[in-house]
Amino acid sequence: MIQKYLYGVPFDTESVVAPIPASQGDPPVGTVKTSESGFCFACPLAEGDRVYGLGEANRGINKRGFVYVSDNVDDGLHTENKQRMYAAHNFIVISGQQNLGLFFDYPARIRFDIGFTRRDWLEVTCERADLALYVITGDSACDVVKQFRAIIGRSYIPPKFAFGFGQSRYGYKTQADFEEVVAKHRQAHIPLDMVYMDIDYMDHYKDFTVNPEEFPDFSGFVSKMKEQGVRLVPIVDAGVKEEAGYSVCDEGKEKGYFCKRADGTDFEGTVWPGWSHFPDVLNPEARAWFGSQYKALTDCGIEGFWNDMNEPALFYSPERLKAFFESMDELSRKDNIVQDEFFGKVVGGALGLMNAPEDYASFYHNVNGQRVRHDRVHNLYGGNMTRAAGEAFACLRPGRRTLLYSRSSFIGSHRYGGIWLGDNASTWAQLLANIQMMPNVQLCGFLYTGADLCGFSYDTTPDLALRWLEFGLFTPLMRNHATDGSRMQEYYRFADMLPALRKMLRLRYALLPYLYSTFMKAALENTSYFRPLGFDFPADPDAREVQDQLLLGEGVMVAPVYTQNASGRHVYLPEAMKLYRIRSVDDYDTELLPAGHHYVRCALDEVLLFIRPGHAVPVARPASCTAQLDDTALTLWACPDENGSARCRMYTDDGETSDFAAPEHWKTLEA
Ligand code: MIG
Repeated sequence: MIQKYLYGVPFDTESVVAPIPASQGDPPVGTVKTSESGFCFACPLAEGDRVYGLGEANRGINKRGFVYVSDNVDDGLHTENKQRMYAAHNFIVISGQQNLGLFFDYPARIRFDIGFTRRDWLEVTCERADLALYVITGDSACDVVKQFRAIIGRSYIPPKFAFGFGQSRYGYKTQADFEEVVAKHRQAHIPLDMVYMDIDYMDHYKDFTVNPEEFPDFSGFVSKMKEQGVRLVPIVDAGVKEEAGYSVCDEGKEKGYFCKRADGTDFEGTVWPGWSHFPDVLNPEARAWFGSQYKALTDCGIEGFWNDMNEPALFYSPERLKAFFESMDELSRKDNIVQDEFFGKVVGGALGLMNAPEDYASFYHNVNGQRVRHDRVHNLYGGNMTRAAGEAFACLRPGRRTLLYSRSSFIGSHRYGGIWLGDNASTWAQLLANIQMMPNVQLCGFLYTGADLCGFSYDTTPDLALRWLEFGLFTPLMRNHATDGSRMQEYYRFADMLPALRKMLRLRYALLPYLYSTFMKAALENTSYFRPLGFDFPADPDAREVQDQLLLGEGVMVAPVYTQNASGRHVYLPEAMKLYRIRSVDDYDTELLPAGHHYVRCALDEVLLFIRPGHAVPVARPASCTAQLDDTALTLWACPDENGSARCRMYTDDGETSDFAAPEHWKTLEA
């Protein structure tokens, strides 16, 4: 059952698409207090309650014991102390004696104290008491999530090539750079479907342009790559460079489609291109206009994009930079600077220029004629940039699927694109964070998700690259991405690991029939791709505790190794399962393991896959790209139930068009 409670005058975020009548009175659980100074929802947490959700957020699968803030920010240091990240996913599920979903439909900063102040207490607070609260009750956590997914609308479905492997690096610049990446993968017999283009492909970081010197015939280059089975996937940033004669800038200014200051002039902030304007993607007209700009690239044959810097990230605004310089000027004339001044004014002042709340409070959106200050709807910005592109593709590429994912998001934008998990680091802790974030992000609607494999910042190591791939090969979005200046980490660079890396990438393609079917099932039936063990085994106290194994679709459990120098790990089996210890699609051993606690060996070049009783996994021959994959010649890996049978439901389609509903896409395979 779903109940909706309205407080004050909520902003229409369009997160929820189902019409739900508002209930009167108080929610059946917790207490709500509203006042001039804001909104507060509070309820006790029983000792055994787990709290799932919040999507892209730090810490474990169970969010208890910390405080989380939805206030989208570009912060590339995802350490455990951080309370906020790039997204606002304000949905939690409290699972214990009862199963309760709470969705706080609110567009600005909101704080979730989940047993931080008091271990047995949940408190959700925001500054203005203008919001919709959805309360969902159900038989199980799965049931609650399914109901929630139904009201927020169907998750975005990418084309099939997006389930292949993509190579990326901040720093690829020239046509030769991209050609080399493709050639090296092909030479090393590593499958490849996409190469990502980071900001350096643009002409001076101008959105929807291509550096004309490096790419004199961009369309020709795009089709040449496609002939080799590789899609080029360019980045698009939120900030539009201020430059007379640049049509996107000129037009946006002329039509009034950029965010404006209080005095009506166009707001300026600095990002990669220098002074930039921010398209008012909350204004439907401006959103349509910005979306239509993608045509410049789809006209060249581009079929996929990633949207970045859309929290929106601000390096600084001219006003505040000037004020900072003035204060430094004053300081520099003093004979002696005390430490408070050094750390507070110099260091703090410089760092405080970035993503400053004062800046977010200084510009406005035009939402259907209403002027809305940015900070009041801050968390909707990135997701509406995704929406701009998603809506535009429906016109630019009718009937066809377009790859799209974003860094910033809110619940609602899951209908238009996926997300990647932002600037992680090459550490083992971040591999675990990736594992733990997946189910929570997906239960908020973002099915097409993955993290930068090997890690984005710092230098990766060959074993981390391999272990991370052994988890990444199960994630819908599988991309190796790194920052400029870090160790080169294309998989073909790791000579000693190459055979194992290659086998794991090929394994991904072999497993695509299962992974793609699971994804389509999850998207079309509001079921899950990854989920915590506690979802299926709520009565099993040991299963409820598990935070480093995931159920994957109907028939599989994964238990990745995420510690350095480990050649195995502890695995908990809530039921008997068949273990496939896999070195390659052709080289594995199997073992039927009884329910219970096990220490399972898993050498560096091995991956553990557990099949649940009665289930089968269709396995294809690996291919060099998704287009080459033959999903008619299948082997079945299986764990028969007590009647000796095992099956799976498999989905197949052309992977390009949007006719998902046809029943002939489905067939049942029996082992
Ligand atoms: O401020 O485009 O998260 O994936 O490589 C950094 C350069 C901007 C942040 C993205 C990252 C990308 C990088 N971008």
